[in-house]
Amino acid sequence: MSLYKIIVIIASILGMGFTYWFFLAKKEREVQVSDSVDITVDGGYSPEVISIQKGRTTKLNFIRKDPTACLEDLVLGDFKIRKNLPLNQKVVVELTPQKSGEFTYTCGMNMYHGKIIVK
Ligand SMILES: [Cu+2]
Repeated sequence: MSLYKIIVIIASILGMGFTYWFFLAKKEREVQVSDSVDITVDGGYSPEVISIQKGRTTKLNFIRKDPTACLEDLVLGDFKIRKNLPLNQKVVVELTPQKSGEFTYTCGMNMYHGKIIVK
């Protein structure tokens, strides 16, 4: 076996390993929520990706700490919810999703994104 072939094999193994790690690591950032979760709004949403249960009421407590007007509004388009987030005040959004899937929420200008995974 030539050295070139060995290098190609090693590189492809590393490539697969990286892909595997990348998707696993990405998955880990999803926060599983059962009853309620505090989401900090500060230059984006944290946690950004949450998973909630279908048919169960979950409270999302949004607390905006970022004074930029950009994040003032919260839009959960799939749930037909639009809320104004006053600075440093908790705004509770209650969701009882009937469908599973992935839903996004954004700021009023569609610049910042968060994801809700319904299982
Ligand atoms: Cu915005």
